[in-house]
Amino acid sequence: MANPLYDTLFGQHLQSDAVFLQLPGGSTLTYANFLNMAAQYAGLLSQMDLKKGDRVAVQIEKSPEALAVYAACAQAGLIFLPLNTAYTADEITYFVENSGAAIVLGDEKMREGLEPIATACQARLETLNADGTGSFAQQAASFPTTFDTVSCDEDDLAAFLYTSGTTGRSKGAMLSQGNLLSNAKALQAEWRFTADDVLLHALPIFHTHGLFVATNITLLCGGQMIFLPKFDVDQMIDALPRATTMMGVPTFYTRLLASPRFTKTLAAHMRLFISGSAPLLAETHIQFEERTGHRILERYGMTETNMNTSNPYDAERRAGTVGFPLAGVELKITDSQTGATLPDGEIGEIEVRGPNVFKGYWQMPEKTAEELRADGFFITGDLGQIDPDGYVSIVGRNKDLIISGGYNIYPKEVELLLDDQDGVLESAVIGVPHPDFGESVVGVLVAQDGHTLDLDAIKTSIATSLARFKQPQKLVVLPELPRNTMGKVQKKSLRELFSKTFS
Ligand code: MCA
Ligand code: AMP
Repeated sequence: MANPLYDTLFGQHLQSDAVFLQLPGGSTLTYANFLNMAAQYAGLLSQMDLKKGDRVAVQIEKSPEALAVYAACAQAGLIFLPLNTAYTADEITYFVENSGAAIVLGDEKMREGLEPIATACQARLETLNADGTGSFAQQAASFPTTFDTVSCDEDDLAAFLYTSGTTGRSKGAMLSQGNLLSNAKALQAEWRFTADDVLLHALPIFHTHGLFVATNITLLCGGQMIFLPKFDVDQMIDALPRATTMMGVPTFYTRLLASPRFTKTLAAHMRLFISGSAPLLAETHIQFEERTGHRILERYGMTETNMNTSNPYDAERRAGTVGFPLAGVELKITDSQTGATLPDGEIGEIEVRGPNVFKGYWQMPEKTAEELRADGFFITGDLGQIDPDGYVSIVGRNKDLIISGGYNIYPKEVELLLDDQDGVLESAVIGVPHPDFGESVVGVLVAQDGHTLDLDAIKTSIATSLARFKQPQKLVVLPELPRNTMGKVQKKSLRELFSKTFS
């Protein structure tokens, strides 16, 4: 039966003995073997009474098994909901509850933490470990390696990706089969991916970048991925001779440049280096070209929209810009107050429309209406500008967001927790420059009258609720927060005050 996402990305490779994944230790996994495993998973999920449209929450380590769950969900018409492995039990509780997930798949070592969550949310709990063991894998082993693909169309939902908001409450971005497919096709064409490509993959696979951008393009063209569990500069350098392309967040590139092993000779054979998820400093772009002769291709996207723009493959890749709208994507710069389109050259809000733009936030119609206009344009919250040659630059953000090493942190979520700590009157969380992560988190606290804050106790207390990457790397105390005449906290002055914290 027809299922556009499964058929196009996975089904076309069912009989293929070509290598899909190169794994650490030198082993490989062929497309056919990968898809057999996915079919067994699909069979098991269906036998567990999961029906089309049910959510499958997954918090497992990066592995072929994790990708096979994605493929199984596509084949069985289920909604794949990947979760950051760094999330704490408090964070996971929210996602499972909010999504109404029918099943939670977790690593065995997380079982103890996940059990009460699954029980409270009436979700089934099974384990799946990166080494292929666990209760889910064990049961799946007795299922056939073929599965009758569930019929779907492009409007059917394929994935929920949770993205935090300025109110501190995460929202489930609903992505359809058509959203994912259209973007994979546009990117594959734009970046000229073919079956000869071997992508060096060290990104996590619970976010758009590592999952949809990197993996979907590879699947679409039948290429290979060198599938590393995480970024490690020496492992990257060891693997580079076998790769033709690489995708990464800017921290990957600054870390490579910091290694004397990363030389022009080592990178000479590479076809393409791509960066995204956070601003790539023009300085890094230039240093990279000086070192390797390659110009990094920078692109721009969001969880809600997949990729929107890309620097050109053939023409000039302009440092400090994110290039042009992708095929099928419309982009305009608007006045944040009135929504009116601004002339090229002026700075305003970036809005995008196209088959890549998501279907809305799960069970949050008001939030959806605030950001997704009735005419289909999505208000990104990024501030941009279009230069006379049509290149788009991101010049700032109209949303309170910190991007640290490619991970997003919404200050409101951290502030709400800090405000609840003993003796804290109020707080402001800001992002300041960091040499490795681009930006890093500083928490500014004001004590209640007569209280002396115990910063270590506060750090320990918030650690149970917040993933490590969201926790302030530094907490500082001020007598009061700077405010404007309207009483609004002046984060800009705080950012200036603490700009040298990590330099
Ligand atoms: C790890 N830590 C971090 C981060 N990563 N802290 C702040 N920001 C981070 N990004 C913490 C760990 O908790 C640990 O804390 C310490 O830093 C070192 O951990 P380690 O695991 O060694 O770090 P790492 O493996 O070197 O990780 C850094 C990294 C990684 C390689 C930059 O964060 C990463 O892979 N980032 C990519 C994220 C990504 O894929 N984003 C795409 C989102 P402690 O030592 O205290 O325990 S999708 C997206 O944004 C859109 C759609 C788009 O356009 O792509
Ligand atoms: P996320 O919530 O993970 O989808 O993050 C999306 C945000 O990452 C965008 O709204 C931008 O602020 C930022 N982003 C992604 N790519 C780039 C880029 N190339 N340059 C600057 N910011 C980027």
